[in-house]
Amino acid sequence: MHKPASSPLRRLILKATLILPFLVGIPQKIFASLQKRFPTRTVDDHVPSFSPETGNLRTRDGKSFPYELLLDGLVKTSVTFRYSELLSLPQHEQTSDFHCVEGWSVEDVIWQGITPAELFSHLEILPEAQFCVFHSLGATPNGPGGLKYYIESLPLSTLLDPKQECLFALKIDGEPLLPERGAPLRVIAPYQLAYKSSKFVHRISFSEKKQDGWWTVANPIYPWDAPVPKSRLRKRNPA
Ligand SMILES: Nc1nc2c(c(=O)[nH]1)N[C@H]1C(S)=C(S)[C@@H](COP(=O)(O)O)O[C@H]1N2
Ligand SMILES: [Mo]
Repeated sequence: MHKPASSPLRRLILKATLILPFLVGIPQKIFASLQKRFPTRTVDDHVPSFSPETGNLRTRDGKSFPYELLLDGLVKTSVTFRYSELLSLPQHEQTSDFHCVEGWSVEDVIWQGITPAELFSHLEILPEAQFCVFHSLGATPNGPGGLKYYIESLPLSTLLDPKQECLFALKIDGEPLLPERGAPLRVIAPYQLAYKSSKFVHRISFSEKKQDGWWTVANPIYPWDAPVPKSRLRKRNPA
């Protein structure tokens, strides 16, 4: 007898029709809105995973400890902030475009976090300080110039100029940063190319001298001062 409904192929097609819209449709939509417009560029290995619920980092060998942001260098006294302390500071939201040197851009990214002016109001910066050096979690075992992890720096004047819209971002679209976006905290400097926007930042050091960043050390075609070319900006650089 001919039993089309129970042939393996038909059953498979039936199952697929039931499951596919779910598998392909819904998660993809959610995923797309969260992630898809954002390519990920990460050279770091062994970045500890971060839990926004506990504020803890966990290394690959299972060690867990609280994330702390250390502010040190040319300051009267070093200060550390735990994740919950960072969240309890006034949060600022800003929308900006994100431009990678490779040529791709992400428009209208909504970041939330702490402005440099707000964060730095909690410490006494010495007058010699001209730059902030950003140290990232994780490691780059074969890093350029022997750099053991991702490092970058920006002028203090840029960070403190509200027109430059710099931010220490903790969230994107109202949600804690995902690992690929730089959790727990990343720098945002919209008028500089994205390699200046360090992810996984755990230490900000105030310094008299600039520090060439990871990509600048890797290859001088990536200059330390990396303004987004005018042709790529939708808004004029206020500098
Ligand atoms: N710690 C760290 N920060 C980083 C990078 C990195 O590899 N490690 N890549 C930079 C580069 S080249 C770009 S384009 C952006 C990419 O950010 P995204 O991965 O969130 O798109 O992060 C920048 N910050
Ligand atoms: Mo980049």
